[in-house]
Amino acid sequence: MREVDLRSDTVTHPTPEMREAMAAAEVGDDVFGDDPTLNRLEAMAAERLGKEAAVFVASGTMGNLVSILSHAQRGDEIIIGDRSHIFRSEAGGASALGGVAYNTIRNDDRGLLDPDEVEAAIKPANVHYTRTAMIGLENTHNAAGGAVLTVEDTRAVAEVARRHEIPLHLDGARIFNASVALETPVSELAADADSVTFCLSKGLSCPIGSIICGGNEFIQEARRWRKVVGGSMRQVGIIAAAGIVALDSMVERLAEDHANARKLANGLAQIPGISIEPDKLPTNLVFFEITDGDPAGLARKINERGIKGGSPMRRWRFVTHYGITSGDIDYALDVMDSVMRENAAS
Ligand code: TLP
Repeated sequence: MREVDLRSDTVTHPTPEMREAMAAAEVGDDVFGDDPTLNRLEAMAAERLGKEAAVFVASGTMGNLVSILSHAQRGDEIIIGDRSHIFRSEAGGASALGGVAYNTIRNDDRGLLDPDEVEAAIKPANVHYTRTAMIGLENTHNAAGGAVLTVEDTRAVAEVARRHEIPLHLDGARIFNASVALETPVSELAADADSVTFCLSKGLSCPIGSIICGGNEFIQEARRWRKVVGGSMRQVGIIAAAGIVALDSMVERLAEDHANARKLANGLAQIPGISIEPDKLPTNLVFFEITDGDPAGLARKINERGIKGGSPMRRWRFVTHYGITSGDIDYALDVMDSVMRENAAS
């Protein structure tokens, strides 16, 4: 049976070119700064993001955690969106491990924070208050349907942050998707952030890894916090080699994922019992509502026909990626259509 895995772009496998590069990678002990392949990847990443330096971490969650710990002290707070990945899906790491409080404000439909609301949320210096030590944005914004933040969107919040001398962190797990969708260099999207993390192991198809980019001093601090959380690794060039291939050759192809997402969204919009606004989907995350039937039962039915995805909730997310072809989208739409029609008839 055909299998189409739409659960996430994290399910992507390394490309044959990555596997070759990994097998041939020159390695060294990165805790001594001796891994030439990782050093090359970090230099490439810093250059691409337009920052002075970069440090490799195991995951996007670790990238955000290490960034927060590097910006904030125990007893400080960070201002982030109420639908941000940091707040909702990273197990409260900064609070659990760093004693950092989360001050959440409203994310709008596009995942934006209102600069005035950010400003109002910043705590004045007062013995009663936590110190606001970081402001966080997310681009693309996962819960907002992969929505992109433009340079101007980020700048509006950065201006507030700068005025109050508070660092701005960008969770850019999928910033390359934003860059391709907006046809804007990733360095411009990251320009107003003091630190930015991006993931190699989502749309870029690497097996492991994320990178934090920022100023020299910040990245030095991040290296220390990475050590604290047990994230320093040794012959990491084996996985860094895949990252080099990704930055060299996997970015432009994200446009294909976006085209497939659009095709998927347009097709889903034609199916009864599904509610979706296809025009609002500029990248590779396709969110929609099941408006008719039991979502858990429907998910089971599509799973039986080889479509991985769906959930017991009404709001579903399908994700396009390197492992998904235009033909897979046709197949997924056929399955969704027949399952929803069977459901309506039963
Ligand atoms: N997101 C994953 C799951 O956690 C939901 C996904 O499938 O989308 N920032 C953003 C915006 C993310 O979407 C994710 C992962 C992360 C950070 C964390 O990255 P990892 O999974 O590498 O820790």
